[in-house]
Amino acid sequence: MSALPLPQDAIESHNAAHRAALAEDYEALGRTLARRGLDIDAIKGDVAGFSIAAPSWATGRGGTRFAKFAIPGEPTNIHEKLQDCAVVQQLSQATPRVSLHFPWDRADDYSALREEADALNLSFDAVNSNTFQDQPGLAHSYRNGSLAAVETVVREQAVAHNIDCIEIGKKLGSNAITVWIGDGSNFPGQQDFNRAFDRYIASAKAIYAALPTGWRMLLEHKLFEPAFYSTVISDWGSSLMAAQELGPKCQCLIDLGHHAPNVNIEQIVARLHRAGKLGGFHFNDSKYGDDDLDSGSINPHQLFLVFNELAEAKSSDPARFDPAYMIDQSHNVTDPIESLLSSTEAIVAAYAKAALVDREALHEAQERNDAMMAFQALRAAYKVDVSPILAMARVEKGGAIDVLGMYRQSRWRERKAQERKAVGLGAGIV
Ligand SMILES: [Mn+2]
Repeated sequence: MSALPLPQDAIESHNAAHRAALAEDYEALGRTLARRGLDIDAIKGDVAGFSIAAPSWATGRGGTRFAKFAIPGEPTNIHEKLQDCAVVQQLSQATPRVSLHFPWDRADDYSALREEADALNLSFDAVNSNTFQDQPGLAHSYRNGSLAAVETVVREQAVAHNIDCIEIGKKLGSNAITVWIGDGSNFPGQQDFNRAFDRYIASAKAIYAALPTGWRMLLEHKLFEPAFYSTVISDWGSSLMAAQELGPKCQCLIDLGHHAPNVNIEQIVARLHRAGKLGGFHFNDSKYGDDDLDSGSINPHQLFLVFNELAEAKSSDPARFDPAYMIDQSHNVTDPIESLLSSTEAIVAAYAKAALVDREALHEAQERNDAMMAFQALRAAYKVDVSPILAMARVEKGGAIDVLGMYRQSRWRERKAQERKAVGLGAGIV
């Protein structure tokens, strides 16, 4: 039985005020696209089938190593986090899955948690392990590393935690584990680059061996932080080497903020797809060297170019195309639900624009060495305001035409501030 967080009739009546304008805008855009030989209803159907997972940890205020400023009504446990994810899904109709992080999202009964999510129209995406911080009661500290640690007992503990996460994921109906480690070094000479990598591979092989049938292991790379001189899985090259060594069930995950500034991420997408190792994405945006700003808030064009490569990969080799999409960002100054709604819209918009690219014209221009017309094939799609397509796809599935307007009208956060216990002071996302 479904127990959705917001009354559906409230969404319907909110939509009623916007329906006529949406119909007008959708029809006008339909005529524009028809002149280019595109069927707006087909594009809308494609967009309606696209979805992204929401991370449980992004429902609370994030923070930096300096401070975290909580807001009243934030979720403080996995049950409240699921409720907030259900609000995002109910309004956006594009985030039907939630990605959990352990031990942050530990629960007493995972079968019951799965039923709880089901009643909220949610299911579970990849599980995420955490060996980048210590937890109370941990036998061995991760202060000097985890999967690549020098000490055998630390590596064994980190492997066992990842296998625990897989066991939890099986109960949740998940089919992937994402592994990101904080292992690395802060001083030249502190760590032997290749011996650390070898230890990582040996540990990762033990996790890989525990993968159930139909599961994937996704390796997430990051060039710096928490280690500031070197990290063990620093870039897509190291990630690809590891994934190739581990086997076919292991693929690479691209977090948009985990590259050096100005790196051509869209080209990495193409290369990993060619290698059969394009496993998934963590969406966010970045201005300097961070990985925490809202998706599409800084460089929506890059997001579009990433989706253009994804569309290219899908059309050229659909059999090998199955990336897992997820948001991974830190909401330090906004209501996290509002950031998730706004980011979801930015990601789906980039997806929709990439679907508008005239690939035949693009390929022809590329073969003619016509740089300008090749670029214009992309630009013509990027310039289109696809919001009527997104809104129509949402509303037909029961979502809101104006997601943020409806969310504010629901007074969800104010109501939760009366019910939920306050978050304590602290730093970082916990
Ligand atoms: Mn990430």
